[in-house]
Amino acid sequence: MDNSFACVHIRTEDRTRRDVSMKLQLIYPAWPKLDRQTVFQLPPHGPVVFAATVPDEVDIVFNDENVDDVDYSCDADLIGISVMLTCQLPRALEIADKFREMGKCVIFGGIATMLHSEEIASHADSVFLGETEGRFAQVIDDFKAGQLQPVYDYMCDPPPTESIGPARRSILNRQRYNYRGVQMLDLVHASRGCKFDCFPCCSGFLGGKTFRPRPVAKVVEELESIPNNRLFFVDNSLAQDRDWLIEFFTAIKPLKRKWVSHPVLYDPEVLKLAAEAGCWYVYQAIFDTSDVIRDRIKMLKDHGIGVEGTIILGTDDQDEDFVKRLIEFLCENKLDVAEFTVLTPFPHTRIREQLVAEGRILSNNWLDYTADKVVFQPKLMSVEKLQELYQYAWDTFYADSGYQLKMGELFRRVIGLEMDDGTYRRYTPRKRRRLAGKKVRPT
Ligand code: B12
Ligand code: SF4
Repeated sequence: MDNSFACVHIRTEDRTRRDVSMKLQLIYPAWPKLDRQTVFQLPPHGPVVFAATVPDEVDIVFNDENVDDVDYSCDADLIGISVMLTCQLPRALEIADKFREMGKCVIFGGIATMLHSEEIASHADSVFLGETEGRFAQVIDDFKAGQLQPVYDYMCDPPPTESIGPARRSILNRQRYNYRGVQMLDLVHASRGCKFDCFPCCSGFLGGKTFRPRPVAKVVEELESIPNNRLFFVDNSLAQDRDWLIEFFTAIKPLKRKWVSHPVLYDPEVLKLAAEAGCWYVYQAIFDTSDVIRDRIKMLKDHGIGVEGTIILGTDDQDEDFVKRLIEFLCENKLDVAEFTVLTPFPHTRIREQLVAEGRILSNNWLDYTADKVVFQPKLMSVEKLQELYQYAWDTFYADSGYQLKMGELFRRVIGLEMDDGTYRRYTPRKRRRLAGKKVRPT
């Protein structure tokens, strides 16, 4: 990190109706990345979506500690801390404590705030639980009146999805989000909630156990405003409502954006449309070596869609042989990229309930909850063996070509797609580049 504070002030022309009456400093604390993965910084999503719900008369100064230092000398009236991951929490609490020692008022929000609200309460003046659309103006009014409430709880009362977005991306210092000069993907979401309720996941607790799509026209409008051809749809799952998916992919196809997402419904018509609408690669959970998984990988590849496998190691049905066979299976099926994590019993998940009941949780130090450390007693192997298998999985899968090379292949694929439909833009226009014999259009 360098010492220049990234206090990105909203320029007056970014917002209509401006009569600035107070300043909010919004902080996204640093979080430790998976030890085996190349470190890249995606622009944070929760903070920019939250910022869109902050009334216009509030000036926002944003610090993403993952790319810049926190500015403790900013003259903000209110400090907002946005926390997504459990492993981000200890740092978030440190930051809050420091600001409160300086006499500042601190409000917390975001996913990990909802998951750890009781723990956070003693480090905050106020805790916001739930989604802020249509709700934050009241918080600001309360603050100005000296009546900030200790808790705003909307967990069981999600706002209508019509009230969502577009995200306020103007608070980002965009130059910070690139990898070796290549601009990172922009994050966007077209729906909230998830109807599946899988055992290691807390999405059901967060966004309700129903699929909540945004109106397609509003998503299209938001996409049109994003100055990036490459996007990441962070929707929990694009496998929840066939009719909506068909409507959505049909509507975004003319925009020619290229995108990555969590799983897309395995349905030939939907996958064909997804590919035509710019689906570049998807995350695919791989939990066994069955023909079902083999067919899914094949079907995605047949549609020209890349696959990043997400593999959780350490579930109760896995022993050492199972894990080794699983890695062989990934290599045989020529997965484009794989991300291995260790099963982690995050709060408000079914797996945590089970492991607590069985007395198998070994650590409640949230700094260990990075998804690359074993914090519970596995059923069919020792803690040490599972930790060793985690390293083995990364080493074996990437033995022939490393993570960066495999990601490089995926990037070559997107460049090819962009060249085919004329949307490719060089990020360093002065350098002339050629790819697979295709001519690069000047920007
Ligand atoms: C996008 C995403 C990622 C992205 C994050 C990119 C980024 N820069 O933001 C990436 C891919 C990097 C990622 C990685 C991981 N993720 Co993730 N991810 C998500 C996902 C799908 C969406 C988060 C999101 O953007 N939601 C949409 C935004 C708009 O919602 P929001 O943040 O809640 O914001 C709203 C409110 O909370 C509020 N708000 C937000 N900030 C603030 C601040 C204030 C002051 C206030 C008042 C309000 C407020 O306003 C917003 C509008 O209403 C969630 C699932 C989910 N359902 O949320 C999982 C999730 C957060 N991830 C999870 C996990 C486990 C991981 C990983 C650890 C493992 C993995 N492989 O998935 C890795 C990290 C590994 C590592 N250590 O390196 C878990 C979290 C578990 C935990 N307790 O830590 C989740 C919940 C999914 C799950 N499986 O349960 N993830
Ligand atoms: S793991 Fe994915 S599909 Fe399963 S409940 Fe969580 S978000 Fe939904």
